[in-house]
Amino acid sequence: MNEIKITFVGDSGTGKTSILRALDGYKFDEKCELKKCDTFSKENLYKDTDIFFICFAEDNPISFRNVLVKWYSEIKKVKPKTPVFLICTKYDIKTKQILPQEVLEVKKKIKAVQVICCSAKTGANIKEMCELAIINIFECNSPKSPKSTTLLPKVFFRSNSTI
Ligand SMILES: Nc1nc2c(ncn2[C@@H]2O[C@H](COP(=O)(O)OP(=O)(O)O)[C@@H](O)[C@H]2O)c(=O)[nH]1
Ligand SMILES: [Mg+2]
Repeated sequence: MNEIKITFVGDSGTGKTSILRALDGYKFDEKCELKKCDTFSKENLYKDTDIFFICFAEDNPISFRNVLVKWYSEIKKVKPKTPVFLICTKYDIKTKQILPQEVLEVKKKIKAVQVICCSAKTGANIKEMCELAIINIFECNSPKSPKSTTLLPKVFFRSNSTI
């Protein structure tokens, strides 16, 4: 049994606990257990993390600013080599306050593997983003795995193909 640990970080109120709730009972496949970890800046919880999900909310520019100045700088100190996904939460909210260009810039700065939008409210992209992260780990560990392409889930990314 493989165990993959995804640690969710991000400002309070960005929807991390809601995402974990929406993932309740989720299983990638019978051979892989997903260990989800909701954290609030506790360094010991970062231990053994395979992938970080740094979250910001569509309607909260401060949470977006903190992706770089708080969460990424903290992760970099503790786990500099662990892959990071940038997660844009509450995608169902119509009044988006963060420009795609700004997201792209932060994505580059934090060297995120991908930007993914999701909504715990509608369920959009919640399972898919985990699948993508897991596949990323498999691919990093065995780049020629024939399984990886057939398993690729359908995930939509923020705004358009430039991100
Ligand atoms: N519109 C909307 N609200 C959400 C979503 N996810 C969470 N929320 C709300 O945002 C607030 C904070 O969510 P929570 O999961 O506790 O955030 P956490 O502090 O990061 O764990 C709650 O009032 C949730 O109902 C979402 O996808 N869409
Ligand atoms: Mg919480």
